[in-house]
Amino acid sequence: MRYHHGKRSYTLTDGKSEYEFYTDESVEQGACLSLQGEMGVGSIAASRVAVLTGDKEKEARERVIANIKSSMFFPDRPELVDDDAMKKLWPRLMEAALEIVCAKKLGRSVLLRFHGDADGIAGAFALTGIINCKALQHNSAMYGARDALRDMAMIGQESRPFVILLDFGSADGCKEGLGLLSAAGIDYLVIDHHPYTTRNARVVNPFSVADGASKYTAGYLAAEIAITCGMDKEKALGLAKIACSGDKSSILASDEADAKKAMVLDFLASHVSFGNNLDFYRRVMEKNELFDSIAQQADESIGEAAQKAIAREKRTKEGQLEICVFSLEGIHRKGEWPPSSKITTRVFDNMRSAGNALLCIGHTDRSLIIRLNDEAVALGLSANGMAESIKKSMADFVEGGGGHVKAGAIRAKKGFVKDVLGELLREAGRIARKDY
Ligand SMILES: [Mn+2]
Repeated sequence: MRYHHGKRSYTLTDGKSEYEFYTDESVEQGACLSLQGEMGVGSIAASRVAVLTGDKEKEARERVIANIKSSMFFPDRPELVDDDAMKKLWPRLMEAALEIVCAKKLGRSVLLRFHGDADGIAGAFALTGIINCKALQHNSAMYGARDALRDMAMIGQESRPFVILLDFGSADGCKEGLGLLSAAGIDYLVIDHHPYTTRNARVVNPFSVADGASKYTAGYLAAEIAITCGMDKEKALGLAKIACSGDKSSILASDEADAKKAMVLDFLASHVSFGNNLDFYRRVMEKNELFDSIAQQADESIGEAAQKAIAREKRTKEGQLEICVFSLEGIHRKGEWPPSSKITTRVFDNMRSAGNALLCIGHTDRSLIIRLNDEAVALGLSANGMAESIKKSMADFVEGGGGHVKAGAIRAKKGFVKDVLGELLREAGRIARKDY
């Protein structure tokens, strides 16, 4: 709403075009109207404004949404990653894109909750590039009843509220929170790439079309949606690459600059608490000097942690394979910078020397992080392969695991990390000695 020559001026859409109209009356954002008036140059002088309700509203809204849909161009395939899984997920992603465009054109109040890491932040940059919304950080992997109640209080009274959860929200543990939103009449949409078991029509998740689909990161999915909604492809690709670099996904080739941006976002996110909005991240990314000094600080703290870990490493040899094991307990704290994966990678980078096959394992109280060099891969080792086989052979001890050939991780159940480490070392030894 703006004031225009002493009258209230509003923007109205029928889904095809937008019109300005002015009136003495006060109209709520997102209202569905029947309007009579005189068409002037660039605007309508309204003589009668009636707010539609009930069936009339429903019917009019559907007509406007149909108009929006017919005026949008939906590419028939993904722009950034055109493979089988994404082809299958594509119709669902296009529905999500349509919903977001409709929310924007219909003046809905949108709250975007993004996960506090590089993937979630990059995805939030993509979505806020196409729709105006409140964007707030969410550090937990879960969306619980408390979260839902807080969000109900925040936007429940606004115009046709719509909540978007990005990079979290599909896990079964979120059912209660999401159910509360629905009960409060708040629509929601989840864009996520974490494994889940219970299907929910409001969730866009690549696990619905392919197993082990976490490589299609939430930030990447958001970037595909943003392109369909009009974001410049290069800009969206840049954000998707940061997201993939942050979540160690190989679906897009990311370079050192992407890795640096992802590191800075992860570093910042681990230092700011819940409720942070995107402006803070945007400011850092736009100021080169600040960005560089934060990147340096983040990098130095990885180096310091790696030095502490190296002081504890224990080294053994199995045939041609050198194995280097170190505990990260007391060096890494959950949810804090630097993450165990980055410390392990740094130790591994310091240890590797040409010609030697090397396996590095960093362990916390719950997880084992695995790094291998090409020479170790040539002996037949695979981080992902070992993680998969231990998931099967020690099902009662292991919560999850996976990765790629040269990098992977296993998450042990509480109290069992030493047992799983023992089995991982035996398995690596068997493969290195060709003893199976
Ligand atoms: Mn993610």
